[in-house]
Amino acid sequence: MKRGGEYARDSRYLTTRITADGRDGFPVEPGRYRLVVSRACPWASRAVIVRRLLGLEQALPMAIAGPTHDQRSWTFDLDPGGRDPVLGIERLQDAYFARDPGYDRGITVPAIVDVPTGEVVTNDYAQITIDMSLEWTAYHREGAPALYPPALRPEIDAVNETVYGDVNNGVYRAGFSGSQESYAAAYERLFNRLDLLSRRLEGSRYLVGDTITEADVRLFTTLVRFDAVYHGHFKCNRQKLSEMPVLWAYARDLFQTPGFGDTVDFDHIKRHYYMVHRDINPTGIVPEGPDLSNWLTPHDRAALGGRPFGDGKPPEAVAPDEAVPAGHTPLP
Ligand SMILES: N[C@@H](CCC(=O)N[C@@H](CS)C(=O)NCC(=O)O)C(=O)O
Repeated sequence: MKRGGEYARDSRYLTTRITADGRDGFPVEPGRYRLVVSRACPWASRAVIVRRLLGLEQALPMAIAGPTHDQRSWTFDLDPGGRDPVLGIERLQDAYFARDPGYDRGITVPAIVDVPTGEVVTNDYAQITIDMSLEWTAYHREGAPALYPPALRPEIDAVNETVYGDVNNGVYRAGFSGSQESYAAAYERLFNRLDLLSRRLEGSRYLVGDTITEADVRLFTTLVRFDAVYHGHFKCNRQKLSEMPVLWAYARDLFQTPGFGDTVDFDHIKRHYYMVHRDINPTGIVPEGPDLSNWLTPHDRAALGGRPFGDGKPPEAVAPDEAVPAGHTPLP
């Protein structure tokens, strides 16, 4: 959506919540819901990472849409017969229309679908990960980290707000600008914020406290796409991430932490952005580069201290049915 050359995100979501007490009519219940994602999408990837860090794979099964789509949005073209095997639908829009036949907003991921009715319950991505942390606790794995601990919430919320406006959405504001001025403003705001974040992370391993939190997940999903997509496709090119030493080491540290890099699919990421956004890349050509094997180089951030999982422990290896296909991403 564009207003006067400036990109404006449609932030009207389906905000029904799945909660432990079921106050919106949708109680937390293992196996009842299906988390629909695309591994290409940074907003959905937050949910993929948090689900894995917390060990919710069995309780909240996941459907993965193919990386490219047409005007009618996401399809299940990676599945046999082009249908999600549980929901039985070819397109995510069918679940949105089951919820509201007149639904006229974005058919977006992430979305959580109620399997018995086939209706989307929520696509409110910011609330989805917080609810995974706070409402699905009965199904967290042993040793799951506290990603949104009460004592740190004000600080996490404050960091998230600036990261959202300037970075997560900032790259889109630069990339989809319809005027030189609005592009330049978004570019400046983005890199000013990245400079501030570099300073913050110089002496501190994680964004808030000394363990990974929701704030790190949210920054990571943009940083991991930076050199592969945002630097070229969205013209966010003052530097590559790999030319910003502190942020680059921070991002590699997270990438190499179980639950982060093992969810990343660079093949889906690149094909999605370059092939779907024909308005800014009319040929649909996907660049061959950059060489992404640098994500596995040593980060040397452990010297800063910090305990990624606090008193908990890392998740086990990804289950084979959820593994990112070989060759799509250098494996951590
Ligand atoms: N709906 C949210 C975030 C989710 C989102 O934008 N997802 C994108 C992919 S990264 C999507 O599903 N786009 C599908 C479409 O617009 O057809 C927003 O717009 O702020």
